[in-house]
Amino acid sequence: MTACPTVRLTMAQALVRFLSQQRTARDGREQALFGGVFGIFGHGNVGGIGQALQEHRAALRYYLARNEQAMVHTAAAYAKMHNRLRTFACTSSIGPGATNMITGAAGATINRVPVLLLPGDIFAGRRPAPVLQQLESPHSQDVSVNDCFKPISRYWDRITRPEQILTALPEAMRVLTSPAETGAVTLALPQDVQAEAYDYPAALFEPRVWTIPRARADRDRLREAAQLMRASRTPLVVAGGGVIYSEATGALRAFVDATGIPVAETQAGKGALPDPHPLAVGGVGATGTRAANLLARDADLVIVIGSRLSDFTTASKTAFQREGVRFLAINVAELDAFKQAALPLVGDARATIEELTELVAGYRVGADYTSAIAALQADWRAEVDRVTTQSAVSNQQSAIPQAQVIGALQEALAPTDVIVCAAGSLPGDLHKLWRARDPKGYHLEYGYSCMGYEIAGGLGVKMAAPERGVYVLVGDGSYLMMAQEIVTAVQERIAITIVLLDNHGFASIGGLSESVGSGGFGTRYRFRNAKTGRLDGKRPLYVRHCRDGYAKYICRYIGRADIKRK
Ligand SMILES: Cc1ncc(C[n+]2csc(CCOP(=O)(O)OP(=O)(O)O)c2C)c(N)n1
Ligand SMILES: [Mg+2]
Repeated sequence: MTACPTVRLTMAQALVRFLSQQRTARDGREQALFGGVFGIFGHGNVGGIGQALQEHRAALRYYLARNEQAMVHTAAAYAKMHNRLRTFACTSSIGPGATNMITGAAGATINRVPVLLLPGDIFAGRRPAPVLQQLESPHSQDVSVNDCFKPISRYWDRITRPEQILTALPEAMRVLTSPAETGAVTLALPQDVQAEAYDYPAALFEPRVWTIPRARADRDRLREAAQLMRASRTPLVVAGGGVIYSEATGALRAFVDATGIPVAETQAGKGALPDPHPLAVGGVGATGTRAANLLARDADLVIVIGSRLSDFTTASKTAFQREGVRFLAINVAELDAFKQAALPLVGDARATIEELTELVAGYRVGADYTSAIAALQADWRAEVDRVTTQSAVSNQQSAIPQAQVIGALQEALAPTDVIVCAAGSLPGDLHKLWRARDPKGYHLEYGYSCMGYEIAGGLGVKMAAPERGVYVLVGDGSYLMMAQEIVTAVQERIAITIVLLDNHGFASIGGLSESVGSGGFGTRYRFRNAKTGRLDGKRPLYVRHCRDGYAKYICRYIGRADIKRK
């Protein structure tokens, strides 16, 4: 027997070399899993992962981000834009650098989007403890701030010996590339262990392809589903992000063209049936269209495809009111497929829609339902035109209404351009008003609705799809929370357009506060008033009169240090 060949590397060198060799494949299309590594160095990673990234920079590109939370958002947006087939790794120091990634990690996991997080960790050898930024615990030495990643990671591990990556890395890759399990994967890397050498088997660094399966639903349940459909007179499809991730938009179109079933969309699913289409009725639920919500109210069968059925989608379980309404759910994740006591079809959206289409051949909704759908759609289109066009502005108004900014962008953007948004009042308006003409044209982070995702996310979208125009729509509150990745975009000469909507505070939460009787307390940007002692003084920002057009609000960062105003 000959000994298996080995390569002597530090743990960090081995990790970086391994990551550069991982690939994904779906439907015969193969690509590198990692687009690169974002990082911010500190004493917890500069000597280990930092050295390894410098050495392997030709195989895996390093990107310098400005904030650790933001770099996770950028990685998540990149992964979402790639339908979860590609992502980024993120390296941080120990302590605050690591915990800054927690919000991004939670967002990725909640949105079911893969990101690989590599926070530095305290010395496994412990002798210098407590090191700078170390959390000390009186009851255990086996505790660090990185334990906070456990509930928000789909896989979590701490590498306390260099050889542990031999078993940890395959698990990390399995989870990252699993359509049902994916989310944040955290490998906490003690700073001493990063730099410890080990004789790794050379086979670890062979290229490895992770094939993304198209899981098939149970045959018997598929037949049951077909029976349910044949008995239905007023079915409605609720299309979620899973339709887009699975690249099932063509299959969905064929399914509804054959059956006449209307399609309502969640935030993540918007664009699943691109506009215009006679059966596209727009957003559903709390922020949905009247057309979709009236159809939802009366539907006798709700066919949920690739949705988590959050409270916004179901309007806190009030959207579907018909007595005896049944749910049929197609989802790769059991957790989602079983919600609302649905008949669960656990499988890939595209494969399952295709099989179901065959099983219901000949079924079509009645002509009365078809004409009701057409009338509701026409009504809603007219309403959108009314609220988004210039004619609705009164001459007295000093500021352009948000709906008209949306209307102007709708007119100006190419169908393949991408709008990016996450929190505030914009997501609700966009869900109702935006007409997504391309499955990847509407990029909303509305699982975590994290203020600050917008610009960092826009950067990730553009990195994933450089050929598309990327337009970040961001409220002033969200902008002030996290805008620094503009500098990263300039550094990388990546052009994104940022549309900033300044309404002097948290209009969305202000409205909510008014509606619960709190009068907008604590939601408006005002100077502290010396007379009252409250935040009801002057507005800190000069109110801009912009009757002459929305374009003033659009700044284009063109990938050089200069900023051009349109
Ligand atoms: C990180 C984070 N903190 C707090 C919230 C709660 N929240 C939701 S919307 C909002 C206000 C957003 O303000 P802005 O971006 O200006 O949008 P607007 O509501 O004015 O449209 C807040 C505070 C959140 N979603 N994310
Ligand atoms: Mg605001």
